[in-house]
Amino acid sequence: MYDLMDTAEKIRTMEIRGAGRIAVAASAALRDHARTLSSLSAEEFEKSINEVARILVETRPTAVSLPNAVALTKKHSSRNATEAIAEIVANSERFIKNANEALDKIGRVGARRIRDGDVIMTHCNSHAAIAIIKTAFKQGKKISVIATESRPRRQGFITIRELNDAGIPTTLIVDSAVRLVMKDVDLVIVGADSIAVNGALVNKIGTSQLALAAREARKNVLVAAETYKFSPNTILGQMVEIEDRSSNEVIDPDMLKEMPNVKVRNPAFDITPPEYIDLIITDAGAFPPAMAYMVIKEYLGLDLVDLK
Ligand code: RUB
Repeated sequence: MYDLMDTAEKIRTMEIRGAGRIAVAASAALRDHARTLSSLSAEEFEKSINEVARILVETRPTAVSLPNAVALTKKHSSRNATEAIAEIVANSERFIKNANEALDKIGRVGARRIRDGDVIMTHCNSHAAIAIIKTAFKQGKKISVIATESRPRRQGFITIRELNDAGIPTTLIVDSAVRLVMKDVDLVIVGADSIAVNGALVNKIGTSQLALAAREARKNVLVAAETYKFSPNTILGQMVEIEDRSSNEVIDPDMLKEMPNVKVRNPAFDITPPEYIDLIITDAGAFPPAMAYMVIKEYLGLDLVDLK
């Protein structure tokens, strides 16, 4: 049972984090909250479910998986609360099942791009990127991973623990070592928070730096992204909002107080232009970034584009 306010708080405070996990938790919270609304009239139900959707979507701004999951879950065509709840429960179960299966598919498709002996660099903690790495390793390929620390929240520590537990040889580096170490890397695999219609990738701050260094060194960059990480509203020219987080994540607030002329910027994500990406590995296959519109149209549906 996912409590609405508790789940929203966990997403806001990053106890639940990573675009895929956020999407699944939001879908489950919407489903479980919908179940409590059976006594409402059709009109009251609609108002209430839209309010729940707003609460969930406002928790974090960048990962489009969150509004996509909420929109796909709350969509229904019923005229009374009981039927609407049944539709929403079915939507959520389908979304969560597809999300889990998507990781397996991404793992299998992406693993084909990994050769025996490859050294893979990854950034932050992406369970889609890790699905590819683990699948290749399970296939018997002798691979190793270079994982960035991913300041300031150090999600790289989650990655190295997960890879360690899977028995995959892993090296941890600080983010600023990326360019120096790139010569030892065969390919880069990262996850996605959002992919725009032009194929640009929005992912953890520092991703574009990996892509830049990889391009300079002529190494391939793969993005592991479920189809629900593509952003329908970018078709209408909407920009993906980059989350700005607290300076407390970067520097001790007492130290900062001593320096009145200093301010801190802490953007949590950055944008990698499509030219820096070789292939996007999705649950529907591997596509070049130029095919992002096709993915949105065929696999998400243009009815998710909000024309209001
Ligand atoms: C996580 C992050 C991940 C993507 C993809 O950022 O940038 O690379 O969300 O992850 P944060 P996944 O820790 O700020 O949420 O593949 O697990 O969906």
